[in-house]
Amino acid sequence: MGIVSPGFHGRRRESAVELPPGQYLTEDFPVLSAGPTPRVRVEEWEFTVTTETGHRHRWTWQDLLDLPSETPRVDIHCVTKWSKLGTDWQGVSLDVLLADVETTADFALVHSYGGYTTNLPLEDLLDGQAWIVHRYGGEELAPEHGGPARLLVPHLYFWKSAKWVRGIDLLTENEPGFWETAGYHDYGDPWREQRYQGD
Ligand SMILES: Nc1nc2c(c(=O)[nH]1)N[C@H]1C(S)=C(S)[C@@H](COP(=O)(O)O)O[C@H]1N2
Ligand SMILES: [Mo]
Repeated sequence: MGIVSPGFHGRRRESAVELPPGQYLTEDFPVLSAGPTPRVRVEEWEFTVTTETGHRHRWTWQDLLDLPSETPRVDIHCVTKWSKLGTDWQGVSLDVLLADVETTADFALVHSYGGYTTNLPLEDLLDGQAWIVHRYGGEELAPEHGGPARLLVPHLYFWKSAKWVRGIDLLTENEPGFWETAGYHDYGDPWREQRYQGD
């Protein structure tokens, strides 16, 4: 009887990195914006969280910078099929921003300067899964990539990572945002390839 390790058929042909289904790798950083780039001066910038009771929490630019920040290195996946691995950001965890926010809401609707919106379950903003980032690759976040600050929620398709983020409404009922209203998936998990409604 020969010595055969079951399942060994020589060198695997697949690439070493695993991407979500249907995605390809890109090295550059494409810009995808549904409209013009809003120019928001940090002197005027504010970030708000509004609860289902109408209670509004506010942070100025300096407030944001004064909070403890993290430097997540994450992979990002755009629904137009590019993925970029190992992107480096700096920002404040939503766990920090939401720590003192009293809410019983289950849903979040994120608003951007310029009018863009996107929705997700509140729990997807918690437990180290989301940040308000203001630096990318060791530099200030460029306006076309969402500067002064954007949401980063890398476990969902990148359209959920609202650029030029202005605030988050906490809601007891789900309210679809810009792309979700236009037929994109309500949740958008790239690993389950939830691109469009019905996927
Ligand atoms: N405010 C705002 N945020 C946005 C968008 C947008 O058009 N406006 N596009 C989304 C989409 S579809 C993607 S893929 C990413 C693109 O981010 P990037 O331009 O930094 O690559 O931003 C997301 N956030
Ligand atoms: Mo996208």
